[in-house]
Amino acid sequence: MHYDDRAALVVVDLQNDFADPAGSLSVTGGDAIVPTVNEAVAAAIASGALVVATQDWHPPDTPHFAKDGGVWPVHCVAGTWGAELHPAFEAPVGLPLVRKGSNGEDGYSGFSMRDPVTGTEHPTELEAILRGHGVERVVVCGLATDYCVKATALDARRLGFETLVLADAVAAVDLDAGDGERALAEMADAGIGFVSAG
Ligand code: VGL
Ligand code: ZN
Repeated sequence: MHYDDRAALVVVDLQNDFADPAGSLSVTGGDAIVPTVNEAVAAAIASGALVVATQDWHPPDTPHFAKDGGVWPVHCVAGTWGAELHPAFEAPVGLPLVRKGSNGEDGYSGFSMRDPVTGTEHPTELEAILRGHGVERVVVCGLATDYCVKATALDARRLGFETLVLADAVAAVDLDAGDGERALAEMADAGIGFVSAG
């Protein structure tokens, strides 16, 4: 992957609950992508690209969680260990962090949050950050391929950014077998490209 100052690398939800094997919504292979993400971050910075990270950031009670009527185990509760960025992730100084879900929304995409009760969508600050830096190309990596990576990449494409996914720096939840593969196909159909981080 070649970066320049019109590109932004978006590191999606590289948090303990997804990336650590002890996390409550641990993604198989989640911790294995961290060194590859670190290489991508270093390459992006060296070429003058912007790096932004997102965090899933939930209140303790939200209809996003199974205990409150949703589908997921409790994860990424604001301020807890599970919500912290994985300790092996080498976050650059001043890394902009976009947190989604803090008001109980389903925050799959880094660009928008959806009220799970009313269905209303609210933007996060991600698009404004990218536009403010003159970004034209969005490169997505992180977790999880079939949820937040997919939703973030599809939104980036929809918003008119050239969009690429780092195929070797993502991993899937695979709630149903094949979800990750289907997510990759859906992204490809939407005009999203796949490249290797190296
Ligand atoms: C995610 C499930 C629930 C993700 C977030 O970051 O992909 N998946 N919340
Ligand atoms: Zn979540």
